[in-house]
Amino acid sequence: MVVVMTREIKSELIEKAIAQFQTEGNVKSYGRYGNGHINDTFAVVFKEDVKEKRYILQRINHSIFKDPEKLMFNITQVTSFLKEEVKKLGGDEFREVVTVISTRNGNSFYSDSEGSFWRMYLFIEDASCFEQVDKPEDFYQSAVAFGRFQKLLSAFDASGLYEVIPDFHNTPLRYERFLQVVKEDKCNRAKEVKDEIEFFIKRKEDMECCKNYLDEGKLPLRVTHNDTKLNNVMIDNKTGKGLCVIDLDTVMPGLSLFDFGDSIRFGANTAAEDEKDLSKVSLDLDLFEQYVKGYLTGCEGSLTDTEISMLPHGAKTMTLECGMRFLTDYLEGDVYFRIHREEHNLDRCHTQMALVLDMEQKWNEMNEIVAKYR
Ligand code: ADP
Ligand code: GN1
Ligand code: MG
Repeated sequence: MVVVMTREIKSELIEKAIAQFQTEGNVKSYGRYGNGHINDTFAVVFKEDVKEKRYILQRINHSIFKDPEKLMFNITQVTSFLKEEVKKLGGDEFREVVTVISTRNGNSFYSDSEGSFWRMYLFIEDASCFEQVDKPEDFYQSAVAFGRFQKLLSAFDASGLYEVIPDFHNTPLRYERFLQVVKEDKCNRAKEVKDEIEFFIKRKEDMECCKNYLDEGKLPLRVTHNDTKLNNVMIDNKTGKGLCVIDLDTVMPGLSLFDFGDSIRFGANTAAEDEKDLSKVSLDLDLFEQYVKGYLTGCEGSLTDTEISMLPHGAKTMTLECGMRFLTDYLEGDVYFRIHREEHNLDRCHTQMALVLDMEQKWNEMNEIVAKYR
């Protein structure tokens, strides 16, 4: 068996976890996979005679997802619903929707002797996840896929879903928490980042705007993905179309603006989320337009006029919120997002700040683009 790069998790634990799930054949190899900041993801290759089949094995981040049973309940509910919808439309439920592999006991996850929780998905083959936009068409397709995801879930009864991370995109509440973390300054880092802290304090009102609209009943609460990064959608290698939305951990009631906005924050940035050279960071207005077009196409007319007109606010709010979350984590000692180098969270915070500044410069253009599609 070939084992590639497993870092801190003991191979015995991984192999024991793999053995719990309903798979066929023998394990040929496994190794770390993807670039998620939250879970530990592995690709596992099984071999039966000459046939090979891949699976995704994940150790769920238990310090973030406190109740894996509720988390997996949500995911099985949502994927079962989506599979029925996709079948009705004549699609391929195994490629267009994530498939949860049960354990040999029929559960959706396995808890090991060390208190870790594991799950397995079918590997979606012949499709790609991108870290950055290479071809604008891919970004357009990702928008159609996320919009379609939103549209398909519009008939889903959200009352049965658990709020796995309460107040996930409650930006004003995250702001309060940020102020508290600054005050506590556990790691004695606040003195190094005074300008950064001031940046977010100055934009408090921007961060409240969408939440106020929701509270005033001007924006509808929908079932949303809540983590619409480009690397959370798969593009079909053959057709080039958006194929499958993945990373369903945060599917919960939320705002369409935030699904739109998080995609812009990540994918319409001309630089990577952790780029150190801030001169490379900017909002690509052509990509912004592609995404507006694709998202509205995928949503098929289901968004209200107010939602559409506030799309730029969604982009700015998500960029501010994410930057503030990176800074909060830096101040707390990097306990939430996985980091790969010193000051990684601070670098990530800086790109988000630079992107917000560029959005402020391009605010009129962003609104003009959206107005074209209303
Ligand atoms: P995280 O919450 O840590 O971001 P994800 O569920 O997004 O974890 O998985 C991390 C990466 O693993 C994805 O960006 C993608 O590249 C890959 N991946 C996840 N699920 C699948 C799948 N079913 N098929 C193929 N690749 C997958
Ligand atoms: C995390 O899991 P991943 O890497 O797709 C985070 C998102 C952030 C993102 C920033 C559950 O997403 O909220 O926007 O990092 N997910 C969770 O890159 O906190
Ligand atoms: Mg992910």
